[in-house]
Amino acid sequence: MTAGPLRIDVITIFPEYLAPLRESLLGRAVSDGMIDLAVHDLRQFAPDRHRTVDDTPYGGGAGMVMKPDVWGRALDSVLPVERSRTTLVVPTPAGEPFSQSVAEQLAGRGQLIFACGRYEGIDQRVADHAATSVDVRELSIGDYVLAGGEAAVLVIVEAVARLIPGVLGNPTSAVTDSFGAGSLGLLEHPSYTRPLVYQGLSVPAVLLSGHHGQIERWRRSESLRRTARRRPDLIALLTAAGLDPADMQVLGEEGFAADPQPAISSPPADLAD
Ligand code: JCQ
Repeated sequence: MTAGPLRIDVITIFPEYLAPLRESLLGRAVSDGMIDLAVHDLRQFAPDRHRTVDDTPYGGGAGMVMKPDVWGRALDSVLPVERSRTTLVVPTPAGEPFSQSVAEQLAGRGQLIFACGRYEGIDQRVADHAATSVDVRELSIGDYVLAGGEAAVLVIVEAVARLIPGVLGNPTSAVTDSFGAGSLGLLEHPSYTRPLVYQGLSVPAVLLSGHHGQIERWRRSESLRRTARRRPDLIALLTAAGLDPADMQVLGEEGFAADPQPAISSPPADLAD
């Protein structure tokens, strides 16, 4: 017995930016007590009259860096006595990739603290010192640069919250994520609903056939075809053992050869960092 609500603390210089966390599915989870949410203004922890949160970078260069002492006081204000179930999340383009598996890990924690950086980032000693007492994850939501971490926090919190039992309106949706295309590392197949003809475009006939075996095969082939075209990096991760002759036919049509030898293999997982 360790459940209770997930505690989420967000520290930002733009608290209003996080207002969407109290809307829609997430807002319901907060108002129903499954998530205990608090948003904090970083400037409250700046001691000077101008509430300064940034300074020029040591070593020179463009932009400003967020001050470690201000961040240290802010984090001290939200860190619990028992820190074993706390994770500090720092969204940054320099982070490890955020993914569904990272979302699953975060959903199992007791407290998530999100540190929203602006400018050229947060003095690295903030994350390094926090890591002496809590789990710290510097996470990237994609290879682009935002003005600050706030939008990334909205993305990460939504992905995590829908994994918490009772948060999803439809409890089977998170479960079905574990089956079908997603679990194989493939993109989802296209979906259709009424009307049968829209703007002169008909629904694929196989979906009207009632042949469940053929429908499942068609969906799998469309998943594979989409993945081959849009995410060839994911095709490289497929294990040949999980592919049947129909799958190999689709990959051939999309220009993939069997058994490509990678020029450079990945490091073993225990040496990846
Ligand atoms: C997150 N992909 C892009 C921008 C510095 C903590 O330091 C910084 C944080 C940000 C905001 O995050 C992103 C981002 N994933 O831009 C610069």
